[in-house]
Amino acid sequence: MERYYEEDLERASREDMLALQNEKLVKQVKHVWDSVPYYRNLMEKKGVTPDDIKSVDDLHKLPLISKADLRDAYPYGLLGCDLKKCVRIQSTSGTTGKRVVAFYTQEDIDIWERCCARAITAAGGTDEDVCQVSYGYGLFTGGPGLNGGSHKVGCLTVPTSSGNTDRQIMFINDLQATILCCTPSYAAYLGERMKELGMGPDDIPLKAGIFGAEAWSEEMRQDIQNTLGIKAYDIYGLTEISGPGVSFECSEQTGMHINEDHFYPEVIDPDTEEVLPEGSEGELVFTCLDKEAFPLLRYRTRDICVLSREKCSCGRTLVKMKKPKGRSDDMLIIRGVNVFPSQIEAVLLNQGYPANYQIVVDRVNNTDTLDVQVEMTPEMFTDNLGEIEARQKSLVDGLKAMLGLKAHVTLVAPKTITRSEGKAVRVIDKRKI
Ligand code: DLL
Repeated sequence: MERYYEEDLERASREDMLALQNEKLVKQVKHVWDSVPYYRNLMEKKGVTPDDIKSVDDLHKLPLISKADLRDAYPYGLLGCDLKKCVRIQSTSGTTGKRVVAFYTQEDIDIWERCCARAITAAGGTDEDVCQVSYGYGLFTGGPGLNGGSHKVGCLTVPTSSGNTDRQIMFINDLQATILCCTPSYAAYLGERMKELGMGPDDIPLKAGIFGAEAWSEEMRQDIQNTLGIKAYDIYGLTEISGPGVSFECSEQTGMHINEDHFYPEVIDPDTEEVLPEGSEGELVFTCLDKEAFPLLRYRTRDICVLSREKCSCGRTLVKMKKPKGRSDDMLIIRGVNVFPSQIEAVLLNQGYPANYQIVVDRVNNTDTLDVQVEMTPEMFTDNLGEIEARQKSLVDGLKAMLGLKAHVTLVAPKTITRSEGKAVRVIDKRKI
């Protein structure tokens, strides 16, 4: 039986949802106009005032904002309320440039945690469950977000944070954890370590996993589900909009329901900035409908995906987003061809390799080179050169068919590629250096 955390909102009729969104949007645009001079300025430049925005159909009139604006306005320039009302900051895990800091009032945190509670409930979580949160805690939103959601659902929450893998496994078993929250790459690593310790899927109590914060393929989902003996649910979010729980997967596992009563989604053409019709692939843009402290309107996520309003068997009416293909800024252009790391991952996993790989891009004599280092499983490991060459060739062929590009593939020994406890670093692009 499907469970909901806020059934009336998660299953609202289209008319009711639109009415709620319109009402919230009109209020929110006034709030931003009055309290965020940076955005008011952008609106004035575009010749728009709050009176022009009467419903979500008018949203396209508002200016888009991007990470560059957030950096310009760092740290307080986009604050939507008195700093005294804020109770928390979180920050992005980005490695380049200035960090982005997002502010929260208590009410903002409450909304965020309720969104995470919807995700945990959709994964089957109740107050009978033990929920181990192995996302990082601290400035990263993963740990605090799922921790709050788990409290709201009433699960016994185990805030292990990431790392110390053997202790994670000990707690899963000793405390009989039924739900695991972490990045998919860390879930895969936990599974690998369990195998080494001689544990199979039937030896552990887990039944569900809530995995996100990075792109992961359908093949990786199958792999994790088999190794851990669980159902693996995707969860999406970004610090600027709140954190995890902007959208979440249900039992159908065909995309994530967006909490559109709080975060209104649009898909735009990243080049022309035009809003695209439902079903088109493009850049996801969010408008926060009721956030007080960091009320971003039309924020460009740089995530490439597709929205769908097809009826879902779980009974939720919330619009769905397909698994994001990756960020537009993760997209590699190799010899003029667009390549997403997730496409390479799909080929490797399809041929039975684990999701331990590294992509190295370089430029030699003005030509881009694509090198994929792929780890073998202990079962595949061999010193038979002929067999290794045949395996490499099969991967080169698979990549050629997927990408239309010739890659160089090197098979490496098990455990040579560094494991990640948070978001995995898959790409080394030497061309930028
Ligand atoms: O990663 C929030 C989060 C924590 C989401 C835990 C899910 C679970 P940031 O560090 O700000 O926030 O990174 C946000 O990560 O724009 C996407 O590019 C990517 N991302 C997040 N979730 C997914 C997902 C957190 N399920 C950026 N699939 C986003 C693909 C994801 N990419």
